[in-house]
Amino acid sequence: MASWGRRSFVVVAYRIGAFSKVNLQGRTARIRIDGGSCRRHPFNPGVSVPHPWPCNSMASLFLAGRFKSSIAGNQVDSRHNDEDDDDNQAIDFPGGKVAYTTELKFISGSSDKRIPCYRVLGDNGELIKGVDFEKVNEELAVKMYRDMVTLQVMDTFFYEAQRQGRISFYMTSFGEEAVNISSAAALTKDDIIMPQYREHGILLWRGFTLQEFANQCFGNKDDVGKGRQMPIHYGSSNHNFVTISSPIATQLPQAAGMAYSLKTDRKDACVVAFIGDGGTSEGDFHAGLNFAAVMEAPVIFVCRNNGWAISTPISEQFRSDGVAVKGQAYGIPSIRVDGTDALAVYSAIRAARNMAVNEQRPVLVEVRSHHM
Ligand SMILES: Cc1ncc(C[n+]2csc(CCOP(=O)(O)OP(=O)(O)O)c2C)c(N)n1
Ligand SMILES: [Mg+2]
Repeated sequence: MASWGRRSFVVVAYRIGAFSKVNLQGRTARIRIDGGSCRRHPFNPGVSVPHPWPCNSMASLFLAGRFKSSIAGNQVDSRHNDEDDDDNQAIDFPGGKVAYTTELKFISGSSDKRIPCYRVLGDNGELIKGVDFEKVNEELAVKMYRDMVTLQVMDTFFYEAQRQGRISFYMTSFGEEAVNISSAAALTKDDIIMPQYREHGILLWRGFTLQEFANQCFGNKDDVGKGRQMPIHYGSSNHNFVTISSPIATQLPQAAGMAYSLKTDRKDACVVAFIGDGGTSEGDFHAGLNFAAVMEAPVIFVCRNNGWAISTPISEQFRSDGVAVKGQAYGIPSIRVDGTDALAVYSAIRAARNMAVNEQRPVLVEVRSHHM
Protein backbone atom coordinates (compact mmCIF):
# COMPACT_ATOMS: atom_id res chain seq x y z
CA MET A 1 0.00 0.00 0.00
CA ALA A 2 2.73 2.38 1.01
CA SER A 3 4.64 1.75 -2.17
CA TRP A 4 1.56 2.46 -4.31
CA GLY A 5 1.15 5.78 -2.55
CA ARG A 6 4.83 6.52 -2.96
CA ARG A 7 4.79 5.73 -6.65
CA SER A 8 1.61 7.70 -7.30
CA PHE A 9 3.20 10.64 -5.52
CA VAL A 10 6.34 10.22 -7.56
CA VAL A 11 4.40 10.29 -10.83
CA VAL A 12 2.61 13.45 -9.77
CA ALA A 13 5.85 14.99 -8.53
CA TYR A 14 7.52 14.20 -11.83
CA ARG A 15 4.64 15.83 -13.69
CA ILE A 16 5.01 19.05 -11.73
CA GLY A 17 8.71 19.04 -12.33
CA ALA A 18 9.87 18.21 -8.81
CA PHE A 19 12.52 15.88 -10.22
CA SER A 20 13.58 18.02 -13.12
CA LYS A 21 17.10 18.29 -11.75
CA VAL A 22 17.59 14.55 -11.31
CA ASN A 23 20.28 13.19 -13.53
CA LEU A 24 18.31 10.43 -15.23
CA GLN A 25 21.32 9.17 -17.11
CA GLY A 26 23.34 8.67 -13.94
CA ARG A 27 20.48 7.03 -12.07
CA THR A 28 19.73 4.58 -14.82
CA ALA A 29 23.39 3.63 -14.87
CA ARG A 30 23.37 3.06 -11.11
CA ILE A 31 20.35 0.85 -11.34
CA ARG A 32 22.21 -1.27 -13.86
CA ILE A 33 25.27 -1.91 -11.69
CA ASP A 34 23.32 -2.58 -8.49
CA GLY A 35 23.46 -6.31 -9.18
CA GLY A 36 20.79 -8.98 -8.67
CA SER A 37 18.68 -10.56 -11.38
CA CYS A 38 17.74 -8.10 -14.10
CA ARG A 39 14.87 -7.39 -16.41
CA ARG A 40 14.25 -4.80 -19.07
CA HIS A 41 13.87 -1.17 -18.18
CA PRO A 42 10.26 -0.26 -19.13
CA PHE A 43 11.24 2.95 -20.94
CA ASN A 44 14.50 1.94 -22.42
CA PRO A 45 14.44 -1.64 -23.68
CA GLY A 46 18.22 -1.59 -24.09
CA VAL A 47 18.77 -1.12 -20.35
CA SER A 48 18.42 -3.88 -17.74
CA VAL A 49 17.27 -3.18 -14.22
CA PRO A 50 17.76 -5.40 -11.18
CA HIS A 51 15.07 -7.23 -9.23
CA PRO A 52 13.41 -7.06 -6.84
CA TRP A 53 12.48 -3.54 -5.67
CA PRO A 54 14.56 -1.04 -7.57
CA CYS A 55 13.07 -1.88 -10.94
CA ASN A 56 9.46 -1.34 -9.84
CA SER A 57 9.95 1.78 -7.78
CA MET A 58 12.75 3.26 -9.81
CA ALA A 59 10.80 2.67 -12.98
CA SER A 60 8.29 5.28 -11.92
CA LEU A 61 10.81 7.49 -10.18
CA PHE A 62 13.30 7.89 -12.98
CA LEU A 63 11.18 7.72 -16.05
CA ALA A 64 12.83 9.58 -18.86
CA GLY A 65 9.63 10.51 -20.67
CA ARG A 66 5.93 9.86 -20.63
CA PHE A 67 4.99 6.25 -21.11
CA LYS A 68 3.13 5.90 -24.41
CA SER A 69 0.41 3.34 -25.13
CA SER A 70 -1.10 4.77 -27.39
CA ILE A 71 -4.32 3.53 -28.91
CA ALA A 72 -6.21 6.35 -27.22
CA GLY A 73 -3.77 8.99 -28.49
CA ASN A 74 -3.96 7.73 -32.06
CA GLN A 75 -7.72 7.84 -31.96
CA VAL A 76 -7.64 11.53 -31.08
CA ASP A 77 -5.52 12.27 -34.14
CA SER A 78 -7.68 10.21 -36.50
CA ARG A 79 -10.92 12.07 -35.72
CA HIS A 80 -10.41 14.56 -38.52
CA ASN A 81 -12.33 13.63 -41.65
CA ASP A 82 -11.56 15.56 -44.84
CA GLU A 83 -14.99 14.82 -46.34
CA ASP A 84 -16.75 16.79 -43.60
CA ASP A 85 -14.76 19.94 -44.23
CA ASP A 86 -16.01 23.17 -45.66
CA ASP A 87 -13.94 23.54 -48.87
CA ASN A 88 -11.66 20.83 -47.54
CA GLN A 89 -9.99 23.40 -45.32
CA ALA A 90 -8.80 22.58 -41.88
CA ILE A 91 -6.86 24.30 -39.15
CA ASP A 92 -4.13 22.78 -37.06
CA PHE A 93 -5.54 22.92 -33.58
CA PRO A 94 -4.20 21.52 -30.32
CA GLY A 95 -5.24 17.86 -30.32
CA GLY A 96 -5.49 17.50 -34.11
CA LYS A 97 -6.97 19.14 -37.18
CA VAL A 98 -10.30 20.97 -37.01
CA ALA A 99 -12.53 21.76 -39.99
CA TYR A 100 -13.71 25.28 -40.76
CA THR A 101 -17.43 26.02 -41.02
CA THR A 102 -19.43 29.01 -42.24
CA GLU A 103 -22.39 28.13 -40.04
CA LEU A 104 -22.76 30.28 -36.88
CA LYS A 105 -23.88 27.55 -34.57
CA PHE A 106 -23.24 26.70 -30.94
CA ILE A 107 -22.98 23.08 -30.01
CA SER A 108 -25.89 22.16 -27.80
CA GLY A 109 -25.51 21.79 -24.06
CA SER A 110 -27.32 18.48 -24.37
CA SER A 111 -27.84 15.95 -27.10
CA ASP A 112 -31.31 15.25 -28.53
CA LYS A 113 -31.19 11.70 -27.33
CA ARG A 114 -30.11 10.72 -23.84
CA ILE A 115 -27.43 8.09 -23.46
CA PRO A 116 -29.24 4.74 -23.24
CA CYS A 117 -28.86 2.43 -20.27
CA TYR A 118 -27.39 -0.99 -21.06
CA ARG A 119 -29.28 -3.93 -19.61
CA VAL A 120 -29.35 -7.69 -20.06
CA LEU A 121 -32.42 -8.65 -18.03
CA GLY A 122 -35.91 -7.43 -18.89
CA ASP A 123 -38.50 -6.10 -16.44
CA ASN A 124 -39.55 -9.64 -15.51
CA GLY A 125 -35.97 -10.76 -14.80
CA GLU A 126 -35.69 -12.85 -17.97
CA LEU A 127 -32.82 -12.57 -20.43
CA ILE A 128 -33.67 -10.13 -23.21
CA LYS A 129 -33.64 -11.93 -26.56
CA GLY A 130 -30.51 -11.38 -28.62
CA VAL A 131 -28.80 -9.33 -25.91
CA ASP A 132 -25.04 -8.88 -26.11
CA PHE A 133 -23.63 -10.05 -22.78
CA GLU A 134 -20.93 -12.06 -21.06
CA LYS A 135 -22.23 -15.41 -19.85
CA VAL A 136 -21.58 -16.57 -16.28
CA ASN A 137 -21.41 -20.23 -15.34
CA GLU A 138 -23.57 -21.71 -12.61
CA GLU A 139 -20.83 -21.76 -9.99
CA LEU A 140 -20.09 -18.08 -10.48
CA ALA A 141 -23.79 -17.17 -10.58
CA VAL A 142 -24.40 -18.96 -7.28
CA LYS A 143 -21.45 -17.20 -5.61
CA MET A 144 -22.71 -13.86 -6.92
CA TYR A 145 -26.17 -14.52 -5.51
CA ARG A 146 -24.86 -15.80 -2.19
CA ASP A 147 -22.57 -12.82 -1.68
CA MET A 148 -25.33 -10.35 -2.54
CA VAL A 149 -27.57 -11.94 0.09
CA THR A 150 -24.72 -12.09 2.64
CA LEU A 151 -24.00 -8.41 2.03
CA GLN A 152 -27.64 -7.53 2.71
CA VAL A 153 -27.75 -9.59 5.91
CA MET A 154 -24.43 -8.15 7.13
CA ASP A 155 -25.61 -4.60 6.39
CA THR A 156 -28.83 -5.23 8.33
CA PHE A 157 -26.91 -6.38 11.41
CA PHE A 158 -24.41 -3.53 11.41
CA TYR A 159 -27.01 -0.92 10.55
CA GLU A 160 -29.12 -2.06 13.51
CA ALA A 161 -26.02 -2.04 15.72
CA GLN A 162 -25.38 1.56 14.70
CA ARG A 163 -29.00 2.55 15.40
CA GLN A 164 -28.67 0.96 18.83
CA GLY A 165 -25.56 3.03 19.51
CA ARG A 166 -23.17 0.08 19.57
CA ILE A 167 -21.06 1.52 16.74
CA SER A 168 -20.77 5.17 15.86
CA PHE A 169 -21.24 5.03 12.08
CA TYR A 170 -22.34 2.74 9.27
CA MET A 171 -23.02 2.84 5.51
CA THR A 172 -25.17 0.22 3.78
CA SER A 173 -25.26 -1.07 0.21
CA PHE A 174 -28.99 -1.73 0.11
CA GLY A 175 -30.13 -1.65 -3.51
CA GLU A 176 -26.56 -1.47 -4.79
CA GLU A 177 -25.55 -5.07 -4.09
CA ALA A 178 -25.16 -5.87 -7.79
CA VAL A 179 -22.78 -2.94 -8.31
CA ASN A 180 -20.56 -4.36 -5.60
CA ILE A 181 -20.71 -8.06 -6.31
CA SER A 182 -20.91 -8.08 -10.11
CA SER A 183 -17.98 -5.67 -10.33
CA ALA A 184 -15.94 -7.88 -8.03
CA ALA A 185 -16.85 -10.96 -10.06
CA ALA A 186 -15.77 -9.31 -13.30
CA LEU A 187 -12.34 -8.26 -12.01
CA THR A 188 -9.23 -10.19 -11.04
CA LYS A 189 -7.88 -10.05 -7.51
CA ASP A 190 -4.83 -8.16 -8.78
CA ASP A 191 -7.03 -5.23 -9.76
CA ILE A 192 -6.75 -2.53 -7.13
CA ILE A 193 -9.97 -1.19 -5.65
CA MET A 194 -10.21 2.45 -4.58
CA PRO A 195 -13.63 2.62 -2.98
CA GLN A 196 -15.88 5.48 -1.96
CA TYR A 197 -17.80 3.90 0.97
CA ARG A 198 -20.50 1.60 -0.36
CA GLU A 199 -18.24 -0.99 -1.96
CA HIS A 200 -17.50 -3.32 0.95
CA GLY A 201 -19.18 -6.13 -1.04
CA ILE A 202 -15.98 -6.31 -3.08
CA LEU A 203 -14.00 -7.06 0.08
CA LEU A 204 -16.57 -9.71 0.96
CA TRP A 205 -16.17 -11.26 -2.48
CA ARG A 206 -12.40 -11.32 -2.07
CA GLY A 207 -12.55 -13.21 1.22
CA PHE A 208 -12.60 -10.56 3.96
CA THR A 209 -14.47 -12.38 6.72
CA LEU A 210 -17.55 -11.20 8.59
CA GLN A 211 -15.42 -11.24 11.75
CA GLU A 212 -12.91 -8.90 10.06
CA PHE A 213 -15.72 -6.50 9.14
CA ALA A 214 -16.88 -6.59 12.76
CA ASN A 215 -13.33 -6.02 14.04
CA GLN A 216 -13.06 -2.87 11.95
CA CYS A 217 -16.50 -1.50 12.78
CA PHE A 218 -15.98 -2.03 16.51
CA GLY A 219 -12.32 -0.95 16.37
CA ASN A 220 -11.28 -3.84 18.59
CA LYS A 221 -7.78 -5.24 19.17
CA ASP A 222 -8.04 -7.52 16.13
CA ASP A 223 -8.84 -4.66 13.76
CA VAL A 224 -5.87 -4.24 11.40
CA GLY A 225 -6.22 -0.48 11.85
CA LYS A 226 -6.32 -0.88 15.64
CA GLY A 227 -9.39 1.33 15.88
CA ARG A 228 -7.69 4.39 14.46
CA GLN A 229 -10.31 4.75 11.71
CA MET A 230 -14.03 5.44 11.78
CA PRO A 231 -16.26 2.39 11.29
CA ILE A 232 -16.63 1.18 7.66
CA HIS A 233 -13.29 2.72 6.65
CA TYR A 234 -12.00 -0.71 5.67
CA GLY A 235 -8.70 -1.33 3.95
CA SER A 236 -6.77 -4.48 3.20
CA SER A 237 -3.52 -4.75 1.29
CA ASN A 238 -4.07 -8.54 1.20
CA HIS A 239 -7.19 -7.92 -0.84
CA ASN A 240 -5.90 -5.00 -2.93
CA PHE A 241 -8.52 -2.77 -1.35
CA VAL A 242 -7.22 0.69 -0.54
CA THR A 243 -8.43 2.14 2.77
CA ILE A 244 -11.57 4.22 2.42
CA SER A 245 -10.99 7.89 2.89
CA SER A 246 -13.73 10.15 4.32
CA PRO A 247 -13.31 13.18 2.01
CA ILE A 248 -15.12 11.97 -1.07
CA ALA A 249 -13.45 11.95 -4.52
CA THR A 250 -9.89 12.21 -3.19
CA GLN A 251 -9.47 8.63 -4.39
CA LEU A 252 -9.86 9.58 -8.05
CA PRO A 253 -6.64 11.53 -8.74
CA GLN A 254 -4.88 8.95 -6.57
CA ALA A 255 -6.40 6.19 -8.72
CA ALA A 256 -5.07 7.82 -11.88
CA GLY A 257 -1.56 7.99 -10.40
CA MET A 258 -1.73 4.45 -9.12
CA ALA A 259 -2.97 3.16 -12.47
CA TYR A 260 -0.13 4.97 -14.18
CA SER A 261 2.32 3.16 -11.93
CA LEU A 262 0.72 -0.18 -12.93
CA LYS A 263 1.27 0.85 -16.51
CA THR A 264 4.93 1.73 -16.04
CA ASP A 265 5.46 -1.59 -14.26
CA ARG A 266 3.66 -3.41 -17.10
CA LYS A 267 1.27 -5.08 -14.69
CA ASP A 268 -1.62 -7.16 -16.00
CA ALA A 269 -4.01 -5.23 -13.77
CA CYS A 270 -5.99 -2.04 -13.53
CA VAL A 271 -7.28 0.27 -10.81
CA VAL A 272 -11.02 0.43 -10.24
CA ALA A 273 -12.14 3.64 -8.54
CA PHE A 274 -15.67 4.03 -7.24
CA ILE A 275 -17.54 7.26 -6.76
CA GLY A 276 -21.11 8.35 -6.08
CA ASP A 277 -22.98 10.98 -8.10
CA GLY A 278 -22.26 13.40 -5.25
CA GLY A 279 -18.56 12.71 -5.61
CA THR A 280 -18.69 13.94 -9.21
CA SER A 281 -19.45 17.42 -7.89
CA GLU A 282 -15.97 17.57 -6.39
CA GLY A 283 -13.03 19.06 -8.29
CA ASP A 284 -11.10 15.85 -7.70
CA PHE A 285 -13.50 14.00 -10.01
CA HIS A 286 -12.47 16.22 -12.91
CA ALA A 287 -8.78 16.22 -12.00
CA GLY A 288 -8.81 12.43 -11.76
CA LEU A 289 -10.54 11.88 -15.09
CA ASN A 290 -8.40 14.36 -16.96
CA PHE A 291 -5.18 13.10 -15.44
CA ALA A 292 -6.09 9.50 -16.32
CA ALA A 293 -7.08 10.49 -19.87
CA VAL A 294 -3.90 12.34 -20.75
CA MET A 295 -1.66 9.80 -19.02
CA GLU A 296 -3.63 6.94 -20.63
CA ALA A 297 -3.80 5.20 -17.30
CA PRO A 298 -5.55 1.81 -16.96
CA VAL A 299 -8.26 2.84 -14.54
CA ILE A 300 -11.99 2.14 -14.51
CA PHE A 301 -14.06 4.87 -12.91
CA VAL A 302 -17.33 3.40 -11.69
CA CYS A 303 -19.90 6.01 -10.75
CA ARG A 304 -22.90 4.83 -8.76
CA ASN A 305 -25.48 7.36 -9.82
CA ASN A 306 -28.30 6.81 -7.32
CA GLY A 307 -29.71 10.30 -7.83
CA TRP A 308 -28.87 11.70 -4.41
CA ALA A 309 -25.92 13.00 -2.40
CA ILE A 310 -27.53 12.62 1.04
CA SER A 311 -30.44 15.08 0.60
CA THR A 312 -29.17 16.86 -2.51
CA PRO A 313 -30.78 15.58 -5.73
CA ILE A 314 -28.75 15.38 -8.93
CA SER A 315 -30.81 18.23 -10.41
CA GLU A 316 -28.98 20.47 -7.93
CA GLN A 317 -25.62 18.97 -8.78
CA PHE A 318 -25.41 18.99 -12.58
CA ARG A 319 -27.38 19.75 -15.74
CA SER A 320 -25.58 17.29 -18.00
CA ASP A 321 -27.02 13.98 -19.17
CA GLY A 322 -25.78 12.24 -16.05
CA VAL A 323 -22.15 11.31 -15.64
CA ALA A 324 -21.30 9.24 -18.74
CA VAL A 325 -21.14 12.36 -20.94
CA LYS A 326 -18.48 13.81 -18.67
CA GLY A 327 -16.25 10.84 -19.41
CA GLN A 328 -16.72 11.48 -23.12
CA ALA A 329 -15.83 15.16 -22.64
CA TYR A 330 -12.48 14.08 -21.19
CA GLY A 331 -11.88 11.65 -24.06
CA ILE A 332 -12.72 8.56 -22.02
CA PRO A 333 -14.86 5.70 -23.42
CA SER A 334 -17.99 5.65 -21.29
CA ILE A 335 -21.16 3.64 -20.82
CA ARG A 336 -24.37 3.83 -18.77
CA VAL A 337 -25.50 0.60 -17.16
CA ASP A 338 -28.49 -0.60 -15.14
CA GLY A 339 -27.05 -1.15 -11.67
CA THR A 340 -29.90 -3.40 -10.59
CA ASP A 341 -29.06 -5.86 -13.37
CA ALA A 342 -26.26 -8.09 -12.07
CA LEU A 343 -25.49 -9.52 -15.52
CA ALA A 344 -25.34 -6.09 -17.16
CA VAL A 345 -22.92 -4.76 -14.54
CA TYR A 346 -20.81 -7.92 -14.89
CA SER A 347 -20.64 -7.64 -18.70
CA ALA A 348 -19.90 -3.91 -18.63
CA ILE A 349 -17.12 -4.18 -16.06
CA ARG A 350 -15.58 -7.16 -17.90
CA ALA A 351 -15.55 -5.17 -21.14
CA ALA A 352 -14.22 -2.09 -19.34
CA ARG A 353 -11.42 -4.12 -17.77
CA ASN A 354 -10.41 -5.58 -21.14
CA MET A 355 -10.25 -2.09 -22.58
CA ALA A 356 -8.36 -0.61 -19.62
CA VAL A 357 -5.74 -3.36 -19.48
CA ASN A 358 -5.35 -4.27 -23.17
CA GLU A 359 -5.58 -0.77 -24.57
CA GLN A 360 -4.01 0.96 -21.55
CA ARG A 361 -6.58 3.68 -21.17
CA PRO A 362 -9.22 4.84 -18.68
CA VAL A 363 -12.88 3.85 -18.96
CA LEU A 364 -15.94 5.29 -17.23
CA VAL A 365 -18.95 3.21 -16.21
CA GLU A 366 -21.98 5.12 -14.96
CA VAL A 367 -24.14 2.72 -13.02
CA ARG A 368 -27.74 3.83 -12.59
CA SER A 369 -28.64 2.57 -9.15
CA HIS A 370 -31.21 2.99 -6.40
CA HIS A 371 -29.96 3.26 -2.86
CA MET A 372 -32.60 2.14 -0.39
C1 LIG B 1 -15.15 16.36 0.39
C2 LIG B 1 -16.38 15.95 1.14
N1 LIG B 1 -17.46 16.76 1.17
C3 LIG B 1 -18.56 16.39 1.84
C4 LIG B 1 -18.60 15.20 2.50
C5 LIG B 1 -19.84 14.81 3.28
N2 LIG B 1 -20.55 13.72 2.60
C6 LIG B 1 -20.45 12.45 3.01
S1 LIG B 1 -21.35 11.42 2.05
C7 LIG B 1 -21.87 12.68 1.07
C8 LIG B 1 -22.79 12.42 -0.09
C9 LIG B 1 -22.13 11.70 -1.19
O1 LIG B 1 -23.08 11.33 -2.13
P1 LIG B 1 -22.77 10.32 -3.26
O2 LIG B 1 -21.37 10.53 -3.73
O3 LIG B 1 -23.83 10.46 -4.27
O4 LIG B 1 -22.80 8.89 -2.55
P2 LIG B 1 -24.05 8.04 -2.03
O5 LIG B 1 -24.12 8.27 -0.55
O6 LIG B 1 -25.26 8.46 -2.76
O7 LIG B 1 -23.69 6.62 -2.30
C10 LIG B 1 -21.36 13.89 1.49
C11 LIG B 1 -21.65 15.18 0.85
C12 LIG B 1 -17.46 14.37 2.46
N3 LIG B 1 -17.42 13.18 3.06
N4 LIG B 1 -16.36 14.75 1.77
MG1 LIG C 1 -25.50 9.33 -4.60
